[in-house]
Amino acid sequence: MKVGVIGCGFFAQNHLHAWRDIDGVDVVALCDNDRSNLVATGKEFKIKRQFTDAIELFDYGDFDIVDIATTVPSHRSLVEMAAQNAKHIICQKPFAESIKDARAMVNAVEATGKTLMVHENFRWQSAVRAVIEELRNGTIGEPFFGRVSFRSGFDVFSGQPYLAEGERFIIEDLGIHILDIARALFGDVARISATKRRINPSIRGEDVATMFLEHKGGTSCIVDCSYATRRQIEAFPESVIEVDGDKGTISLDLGYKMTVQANGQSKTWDLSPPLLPWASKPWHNIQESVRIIQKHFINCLLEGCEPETNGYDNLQTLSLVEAAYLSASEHRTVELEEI
Ligand code: NAD
Ligand code: 89V
Repeated sequence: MKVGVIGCGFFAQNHLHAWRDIDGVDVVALCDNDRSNLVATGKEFKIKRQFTDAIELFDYGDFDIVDIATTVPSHRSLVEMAAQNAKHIICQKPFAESIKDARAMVNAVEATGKTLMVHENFRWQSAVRAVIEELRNGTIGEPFFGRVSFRSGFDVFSGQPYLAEGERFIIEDLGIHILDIARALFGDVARISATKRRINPSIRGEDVATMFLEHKGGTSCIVDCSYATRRQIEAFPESVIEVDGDKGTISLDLGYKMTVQANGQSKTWDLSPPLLPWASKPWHNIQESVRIIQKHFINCLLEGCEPETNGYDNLQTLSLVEAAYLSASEHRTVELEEI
């Protein structure tokens, strides 16, 4: 399968390494309107076909999949261009700047019959995935309580300066992943209550958020996120998870330790992710998940099935983000139906 990648910035480097690791996949063209990023990435990955304008990339057109690894303001126009050119699409999160845009984008791709997946990778981190599988296997019975927590003081702004500049920060950028993990565990959400705060005075948006989710299936879940947490052991980018079910509990603790307690027994696994040859700590956990999600996308194309985080699925996660901001600004519980 031939891939055209749009966006050669900070995170696209991981996409490109991951594509190189997947059998039968070949990145044949790159596009970035920043020529220096384009040329440097082309040199690193030995990809000669380079375009500074997505229109030229689509005019070239000899690829099956377009991988959109740009930041969110460009996503709507690029997804619609890809749909017009009948390509399969994998698009970075946040998928769209508004739920209205996201719905239009999903509809545009639907009309082509091609596959659209949002690159929502946190649910594919191997330790997080183990918790999801353990719960889906029924080991602890029906879940009634969950907590998914991400608390860090890591400097994300030096690698991604745009994160300090937006009016919105942690819910839209990172909370979106943690809310998506909650959905992967407990299904869709009926209502949400949220608070948010900015602790770091040198950024514009909120860097702390605490959310309470009432899932349609009956589970109550707390999702809490912080980039203002100073601890001696920096946890970036680990998520901590607790799930109580009617037959037992599952926890994923710092250090990638998963413990399952059920049937009077307790078992703990070390689920530390591997350090892939092209990865570096502390990002290796995320980097591994990039390879796993991109493999999932390719498998779905080969088998003709829908990716787990297809466009329709991601509308639910994006709605949760919107609902969290609405709840925090109006100090009230928001029904997801309102979004
Ligand atoms: P970046 O700014 O470093 O790179 C984006 C690149 O896209 C830049 O080189 C820019 O010139 C190019 N670009 C923008 N608009 C374009 C257009 N219309 N046509 C062609 N090129 C265009 O950003 P980044 O940090 O790499 O983030 C990219 C995306 O990845 C964001 O949406 C971010 O949220 C996401 N991200 C995800 C994770 C994760 O773990 N899932 C981690 C980091 C970033
Ligand atoms: O995963 C992300 O989307 C990143 C980070 C981990 C820094 O929040 O932006």
